[in-house]
Amino acid sequence: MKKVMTIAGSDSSAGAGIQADIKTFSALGIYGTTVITTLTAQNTSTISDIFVVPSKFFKNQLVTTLEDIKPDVIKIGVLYSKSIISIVNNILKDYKNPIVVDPVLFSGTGVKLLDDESYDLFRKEIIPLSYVITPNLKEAEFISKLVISNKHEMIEAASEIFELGASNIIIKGGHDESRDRKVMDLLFKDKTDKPEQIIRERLKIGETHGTGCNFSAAIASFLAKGYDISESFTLSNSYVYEALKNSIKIGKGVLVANPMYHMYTNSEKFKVLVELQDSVTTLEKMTNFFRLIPETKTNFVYSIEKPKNFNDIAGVLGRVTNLGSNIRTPNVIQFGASIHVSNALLAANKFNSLFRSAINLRKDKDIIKICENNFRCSSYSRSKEPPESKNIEGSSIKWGVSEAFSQKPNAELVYHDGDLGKEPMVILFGYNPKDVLEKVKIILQGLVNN
Ligand code: PXL
Repeated sequence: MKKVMTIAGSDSSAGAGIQADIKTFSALGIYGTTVITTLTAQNTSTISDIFVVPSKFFKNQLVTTLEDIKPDVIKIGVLYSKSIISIVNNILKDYKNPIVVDPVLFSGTGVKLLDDESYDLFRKEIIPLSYVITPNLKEAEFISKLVISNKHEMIEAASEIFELGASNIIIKGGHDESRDRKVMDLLFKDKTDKPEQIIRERLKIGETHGTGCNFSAAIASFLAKGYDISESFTLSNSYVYEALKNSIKIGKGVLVANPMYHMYTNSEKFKVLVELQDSVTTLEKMTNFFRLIPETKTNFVYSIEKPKNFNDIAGVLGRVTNLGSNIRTPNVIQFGASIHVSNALLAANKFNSLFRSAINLRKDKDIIKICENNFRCSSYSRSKEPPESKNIEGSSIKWGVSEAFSQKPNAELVYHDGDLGKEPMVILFGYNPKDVLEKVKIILQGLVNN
């Protein structure tokens, strides 16, 4: 496993600093080690106190960790004091692997994270160590001592920062208000080359916390994986964009970037697809299942936890159909593939949030008798549906299932008798696709025994 060491401050609100670094390293499959320079007492509105780790102890962390675990890349964030800067310079000046420097000068709330007297030493002893330095616009102004209001001035600032000994520079335009709602990040690989640029629409989410730390941690991670600086720039830019788009409100102040977002969501969605695919394969092999397929065909769905709409629910694209006694599925499982059965599940999930899977089946007298003998069933009559609901595509089923669960909140199966042009239907709910299939098996056994 690739390893990245972060030398940075702790943020008790866990949106920035060491905590953000660890999240990003973990989300990107990197093992992170953490050497802590400062402890901050902070929340989403303010930093109330800063404790600078005593030099001797700071040095012990760095030396002890480095002795044993050799990082592929080192990332430097908040250093705060002169003595910490000197220790970092002494120990890392001959370090061969890339060092990513995030020149954190202030918190988003304006609190100093590098004390005034450390400033010159930071320029002299830390910037030259960097393989890449990642200032935002304000930090670039501070380091270059220039005012930056456009791209040309970003280029001039980069040229000053090169003079201080940086090898690559990424100036993040995140705070650039002059480009009507556009954000521009520039990568300078060489004093003379034209910078590489990535321009994005500015997200309308206001101030956020942790963006810079997650970005530089992502740069360090991608470099550790072997991507070059241009590739790491592109990958980190989209990684942070996703984290920002999915920022979360965890306190009363600013939003916090959510670098774990795509990891959680993608892994949960992946599990849903795999489990549903497995169960569809089992279903295809079930003798007699064709006897349960209605005229309008069957869909079999499975949802992520707490689904919001049918796009959170995977189903069989094109439904499960019968050809004589054979079953056909197009074998494509997709999120958003079913509207009808997903709407039924969305309604059921409101009553029992453990119900995450459902299948619709043919309704006839024999089937209902078996169901009534084996499951907690509820039903509704479409004739009682209010006209407002009837007129909206897909809302009938939601109304009906809600009606049936209101009558019997512990139901696990709902059916209705159809209506003019509407086929009667059974909808069976379960915790997961396997659970649903167990119930389907019970119905099939009942039919065979009949
Ligand atoms: O976002 C910069 C930053 C870095 N590190 C620590 C912080 C902050 C901002 O608040 O607290 C520890």
